[in-house]
Amino acid sequence: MTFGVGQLVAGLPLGGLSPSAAPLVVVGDAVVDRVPAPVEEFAISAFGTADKAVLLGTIAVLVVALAAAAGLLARRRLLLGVGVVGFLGAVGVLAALTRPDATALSPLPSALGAAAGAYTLTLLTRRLAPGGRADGPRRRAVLLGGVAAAGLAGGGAGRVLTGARSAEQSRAGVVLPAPAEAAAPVPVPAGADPAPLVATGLTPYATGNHDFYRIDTALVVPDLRAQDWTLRLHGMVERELTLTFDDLLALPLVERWITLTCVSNEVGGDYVGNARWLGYPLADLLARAGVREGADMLFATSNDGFTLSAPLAEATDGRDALLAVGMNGEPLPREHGFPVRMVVSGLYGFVSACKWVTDLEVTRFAEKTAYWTERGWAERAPVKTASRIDVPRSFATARAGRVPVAGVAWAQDRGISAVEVRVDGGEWLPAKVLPSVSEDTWCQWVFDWDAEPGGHVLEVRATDATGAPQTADVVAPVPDGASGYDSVTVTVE
Ligand SMILES: Nc1nc2c(c(=O)[nH]1)N[C@H]1C(S)=C(S)[C@@H](COP(=O)(O)O)O[C@H]1N2
Ligand SMILES: [Mo]
Repeated sequence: MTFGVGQLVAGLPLGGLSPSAAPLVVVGDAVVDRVPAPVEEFAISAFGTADKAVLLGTIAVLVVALAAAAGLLARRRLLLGVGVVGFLGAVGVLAALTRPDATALSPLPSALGAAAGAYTLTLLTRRLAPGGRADGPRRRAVLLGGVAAAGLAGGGAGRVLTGARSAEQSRAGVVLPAPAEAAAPVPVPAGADPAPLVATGLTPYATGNHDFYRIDTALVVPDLRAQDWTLRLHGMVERELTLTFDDLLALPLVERWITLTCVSNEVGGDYVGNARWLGYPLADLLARAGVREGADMLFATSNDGFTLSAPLAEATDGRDALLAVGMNGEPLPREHGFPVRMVVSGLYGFVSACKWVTDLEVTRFAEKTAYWTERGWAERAPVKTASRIDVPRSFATARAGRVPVAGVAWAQDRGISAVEVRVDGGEWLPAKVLPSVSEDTWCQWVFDWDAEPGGHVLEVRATDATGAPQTADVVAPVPDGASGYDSVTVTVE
């Protein structure tokens, strides 16, 4: 067994070049792209943001098992063992070659890893053979220990080399300009964030960068330096444009609060966050290029090959729709798209918020299909009006009397006009809607409940500013977002 593990570690993470070319990662990425959509959706809903760790862990376990098998086989017939190692290497090379960001060097980590593995295996088999140089328990232990240590050291060095790469350094060097139209950042409105409720679990109005949910298909955060970033805007335009990061920073940037929501968010879920984004309006960028007649889609591609299709009408109708470089006063965190991403109010992230965006093509829905649409999700997906109860938590116990009920509600681009709560299926009663910066963000709400002893079910519903109430229809996230009322069960004593 040690045999197999030492073998694996020696063979595996010699990866360098780019973290996304490491054997485990390329194979993982290839799996992500090829698994049936329901499996990917299950992974996102079951493991949430840990889905990547689970996948990489599973592949690692499989590789260890195969490496152990290689070790055992090699003791009988060396060629069989080497064959298994070669097979592992070939899978890595194939996966690396089919990545959208593949370079000529991408297959190297897998190929070299497999070669090192095969060499180690040959050496070990010879030395461990009866009469070989490492025949005998002590020598055997020393040799296997040495190989395992060398493998771990190589793997560790590889991780340091790949981990401390340039995007983080580049990010540390970015100085964001102040927004063109205001000297001070827009503050959180007075009256939001009632302290005692936030202390007991009401979601704060502003979501910090570290608390912001992360959803994407990237197993390793793309390692993209600001100084290497360019954006190409092309397709059905009068003038093709190419922007560098400095070009973008030199444009008049605006800062907007926008609440971002994931279409995978279940009723009551927390794939939603509210941040202050600094960026250049997409409408202005598109106007510079001159959109040609008949175009209806903005097809965005990220550095790692993910694609999404945003409807041009929404991106240019005057709502807040940005090519963003800043999040809450900082350069975008790497997980959230450094150096540049899109954010559009009122559209779910998968049809609007391309992270690490490097290519924008003006085209038509009739002509192109993006990543999630190919996997059965909707082509167009405006955010559905939604509301959530944060306090009390479900299955909480409360004292009879006045119990504050509170949460958040969102209908980006339309705004929230009312929130109501009902107890045990009774009448809908008005909650107090707290102030928000604009219709592009969520708002918090509070309801003073006169709680009587017993078990109770609380439900919430919001009405958007067009007067449309949130639908009661219970619908799962696929294909265009979940709906239904959020509810909590509370025991009052
Ligand atoms: N490059 C890239 N951009 C992406 C995605 C992705 O998988 N890859 N996922 C989208 C989805 S589904 C959502 S909900 C948002 C999430 O943005 P966040 O991780 O910053 O919260 O990013 C969008 N942009
Ligand atoms: Mo999403």
